[in-house]
Amino acid sequence: MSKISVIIPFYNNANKLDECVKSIREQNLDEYEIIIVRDYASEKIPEHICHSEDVHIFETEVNSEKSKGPSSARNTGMREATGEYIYFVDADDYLMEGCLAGILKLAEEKHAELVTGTVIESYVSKRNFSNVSNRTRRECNDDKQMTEEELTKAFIDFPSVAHCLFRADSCKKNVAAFSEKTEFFSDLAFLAGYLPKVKENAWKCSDSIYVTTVSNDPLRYPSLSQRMDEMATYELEDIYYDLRDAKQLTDPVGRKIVEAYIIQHIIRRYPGKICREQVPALAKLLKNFEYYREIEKKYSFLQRKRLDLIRGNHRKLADLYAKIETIKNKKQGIIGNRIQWYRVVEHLIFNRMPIKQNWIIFESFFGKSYSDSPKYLYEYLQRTQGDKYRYIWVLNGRSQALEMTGKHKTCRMNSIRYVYYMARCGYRIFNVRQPAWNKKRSGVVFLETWHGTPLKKLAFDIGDIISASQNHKMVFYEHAREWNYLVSANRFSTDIFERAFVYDREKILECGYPRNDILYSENRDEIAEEVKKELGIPEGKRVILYAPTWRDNQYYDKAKYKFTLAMDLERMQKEFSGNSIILLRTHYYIADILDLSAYAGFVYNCSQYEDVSRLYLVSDICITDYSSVFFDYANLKRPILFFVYDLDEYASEIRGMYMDMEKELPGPILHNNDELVDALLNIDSITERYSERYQNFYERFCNVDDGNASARIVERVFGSKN
Ligand code: C2G
Repeated sequence: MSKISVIIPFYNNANKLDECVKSIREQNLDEYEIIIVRDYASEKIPEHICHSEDVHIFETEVNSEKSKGPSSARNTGMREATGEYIYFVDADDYLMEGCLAGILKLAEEKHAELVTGTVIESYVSKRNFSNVSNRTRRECNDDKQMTEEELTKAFIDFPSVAHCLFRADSCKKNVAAFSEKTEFFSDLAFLAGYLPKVKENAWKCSDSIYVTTVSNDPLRYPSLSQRMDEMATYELEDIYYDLRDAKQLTDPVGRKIVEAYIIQHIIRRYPGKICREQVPALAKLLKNFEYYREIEKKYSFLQRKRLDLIRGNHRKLADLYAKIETIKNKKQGIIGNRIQWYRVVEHLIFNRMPIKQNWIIFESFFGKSYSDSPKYLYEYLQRTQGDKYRYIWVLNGRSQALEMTGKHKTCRMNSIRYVYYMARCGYRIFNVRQPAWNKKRSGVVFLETWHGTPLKKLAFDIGDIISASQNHKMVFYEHAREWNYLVSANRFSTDIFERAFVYDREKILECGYPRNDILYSENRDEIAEEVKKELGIPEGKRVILYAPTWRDNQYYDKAKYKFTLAMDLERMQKEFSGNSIILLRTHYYIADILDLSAYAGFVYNCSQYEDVSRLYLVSDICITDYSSVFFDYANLKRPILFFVYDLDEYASEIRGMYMDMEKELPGPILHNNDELVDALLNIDSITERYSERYQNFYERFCNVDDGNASARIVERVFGSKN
């Protein structure tokens, strides 16, 4: 017989299950069993888990096409458990070190019927747990027996059986099973019945931490609460009346927990996720609540007001209060932010004006420059279509290069003119995502060029999201629904975009990058001369471009990233200033302005230079790290070096990669300045050594680019209308 039976209901997301089981094994308990119950799981349980001695796998007995929640899996688990204690873990959660040992020791010492510890809510996996801020849901500071008040508070804050150690005999004696009538609220029903029975002998343990994770990918792996639809509230109502009829709400502990949960559910979900027709039933329900006034105290004035109005069955007024709250909660509220005023004008005037089918709005890197694929598509359209279209560029500063082109207009991002043109232009050509507030009008054609073949994982392929908002994947998903076309430079990108953006392959234009057309231009040598003059690069020097990317975990603020220069410029100057110069170009997200005055005449700061493609043309060698820069540069077949001083951290902890860098890159991986200097001294032998790999790389990633990408894309997007 085992001491503890750990019961895990499994629905899907095998990766998380792996981490969960690992974290149980890391508890180093002697006598335990892990019972995994598959609940219509769409995914298989990984082989190495199935075949371990400490794991027993069962299936739920209920026949249904979709999961009915964890109740039946937990009931099956309880039936099969042989342990003296029962402990429930959700398959997507994990335990911190010492978690189980702590609560088990306390349970045995005190002959407790229930022991719990601290529950922390997090979006990330265990290895990133300490890197991000997390929210405590059930908190314990020292080992102690819980008073009735503490017990109630702990389970109001987190009404879940997760991280509760139950004595198996007490469990079987006091509650027969989890209710299988409810998909979403079985924990609530179980706790309401169980806690009053054991409230005299419930303990909390200070050194026991359980992490409950919230999915950052609700599209594919929604957690139970993310799956809740409009029907959930009907279920909750039924649960309440069932419990009441079964006399399970006579004790204040159970009653308060249930009432608090229902109030929280209504406050969080009305009116967005609760049908308005349900207000009369909710009003009736809320009127039964004995602790209504006590519970509502913790909410804000507006929330309380809304709740009171629902309780009084005043639906329209409740909706009005909900609107006021939304406006107040938006950081950029009506009074606070200029763009909100513009949006009123957009709503009342611009969106009522007809869309101009021959107007095209272009934006590159949020209006920071006249560059990238939108620039080359624009120039191609200017050359081939001229005045047939009206061209509008989003540009926050000035661009001499743009001024020298044909007839066009400009506007600054988020200005009133921007809002106007976004509302009226029939075409959009962007290379990054559009602003979240702006919804495309129907009939507008959106061409998203994107801005690089991906090496770093993107959107739905990213595991833990460290620096962006946890809504990143869903916001991305919504954005991509507006794109009529998405440009891809090669088959590799097409495969990734389809999966990582959850994007329809049919709409991906695998035509090559317009920004690379210049690299195949007949007069590329003349352009290179022109760029040299622009930058004041002396004749006869070898030009080394250093173009690193940004780091997700080093930032000052949103879209303002730090950059710590790891390249030893002093040493580079000593070694190479006789025959070379360096063009240093930081990523457009980098906020730091580097002081390079000590290296004047050797290092040229090109971070503000608009068009990196033109820098490629003047460079003899490119040094980069994880930037997509090298996929484009490889079109020139010139040497590329990878200065990846933080490879371990970057590849495994920061974001993850699509490629085995050691095996597939078209140049050497250099971990420090010694290796970098050595490579630059021996560039010819490196070129020789990497020639075959470079050729393979070129065929795989540069096989579509040939100087005609713009022409192909314009034909596909504007073709029928030309
Ligand atoms: N870039 C640049 N200078 C740098 C780095 C990047 O001009 N020092 C430009 C290049 O055109 C590059 C693009 O910005 O292709 C994207 O930069 P990445 O470093 O690849 O990073 P990111 O913006 O995160 O885009 O699929 C591509 C990914 O989305 C990466």
